[in-house]
Amino acid sequence: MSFAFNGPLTVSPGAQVTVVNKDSVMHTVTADSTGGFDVSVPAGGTATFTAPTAPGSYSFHCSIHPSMKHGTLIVK
Ligand SMILES: [Cu+2]
Repeated sequence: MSFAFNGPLTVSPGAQVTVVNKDSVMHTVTADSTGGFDVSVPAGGTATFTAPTAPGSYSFHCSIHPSMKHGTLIVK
């Protein structure tokens, strides 16, 4: 990730989404709006979360590094 999210990411409703962290520090993938996804991704590791079931565009951020640019998950 290099302190930046790749994307935008397009997935199917309810899909299992695996993210890869290529940095040497932990990041999170946290939906900007509550009730969405929120996973911690260990340094050099992966994490999997379930995409929302409602189609739409979901922006997300890293809760550890507020200065990181937000990413976008598109569900359709
Ligand atoms: Cu981070």
